[in-house]
Amino acid sequence: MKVAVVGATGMVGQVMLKVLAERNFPLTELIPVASERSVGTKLEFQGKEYEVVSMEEAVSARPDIALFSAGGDTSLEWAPKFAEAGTTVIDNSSAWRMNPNNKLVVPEINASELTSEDKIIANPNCSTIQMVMALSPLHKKYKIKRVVVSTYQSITGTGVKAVQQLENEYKGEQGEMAYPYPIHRNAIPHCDVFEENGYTKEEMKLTNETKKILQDDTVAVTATAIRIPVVGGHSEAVNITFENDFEINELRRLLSDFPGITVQDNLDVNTYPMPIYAEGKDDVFVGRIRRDLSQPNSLNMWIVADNLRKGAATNAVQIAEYLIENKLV
Ligand code: A2P
Ligand code: 11C
Repeated sequence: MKVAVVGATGMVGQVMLKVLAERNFPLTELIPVASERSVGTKLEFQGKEYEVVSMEEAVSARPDIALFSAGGDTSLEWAPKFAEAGTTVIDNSSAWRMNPNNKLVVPEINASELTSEDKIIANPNCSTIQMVMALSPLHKKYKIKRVVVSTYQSITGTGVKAVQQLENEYKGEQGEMAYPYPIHRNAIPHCDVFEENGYTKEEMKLTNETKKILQDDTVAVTATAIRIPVVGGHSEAVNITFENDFEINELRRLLSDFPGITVQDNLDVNTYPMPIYAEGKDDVFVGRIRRDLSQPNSLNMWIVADNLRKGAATNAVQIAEYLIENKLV
């Protein structure tokens, strides 16, 4: 497989390279791509040096698969050009996610929707991926009516600029600001841009992408997304109301049996998911699983995952692996 990584010098692109190497992806040729600024610079992959190439050069190399993480505008412009050249694009931006013609895929949930006709496949938003991973087995069994989610999101979701901002503030130095306020010792209720309805785009991704991945528009989701000075993963407090009642041990079993989920929930020894443990791992961690005592058929839980891995790079590579295993590329 000839694989292009578009945005190879970026925060997610770098993790994509790491994940490809770790998983021994069946790669015969790597094409690292970035903006004109980076063309000609060198990257190391599996002990070999590669030169970063331009978009034009990458399209004309006709890779089998292109993993994109270079922002929505780059995807809108370039993904169709790759697709036209016969490349299957797996795109990590929000550009194609809600387009009815593009599949929005979390492999453990809905990879079976994919066909060889899918030339631009969308990777969901990081905070959505970790939430739907835990919702999916529960929805199948008990049917979800409504989800109330509050997120506590890592600054790595914003990119290199935000990591630099926190570092500067921590050291008491001035520098470029990724956020409108200091992030050190703060919590900012503002992830991505505000929409006219008073929600942020990040909050609306949680609402809309969840319905699409679960293929059920009746699942109501309301979200509040918060940025906190943490690296390593996004955390989510999730409250769910089901159509049907559940037995808590069976519910726990459904979660722990689901591929890609690790239940970390032992209060006797203070075991619960946290970003410092999720960092660098591919699983989604679920804990603090308990009945909501305030109303029937309802549950509270806490979900943590490394937003750069399962929330972005790992999910994209898993889609690519599924395409190869099923001869769809
Ligand atoms: P570059 O490093 O040359 O700027 P991050 O999200 O961490 O900021 O990374 C964004 C990634 O997308 C980087 O690899 C960046 O390359 C790449 N990128 C940004 N704009 C373009 C563009 N117009 N064409 C190709 N790659 C781009
Ligand atoms: C964040 N979820 O942490 C974002 C990052 O739609 O893919 C990725 C934005 C997106 O702010």
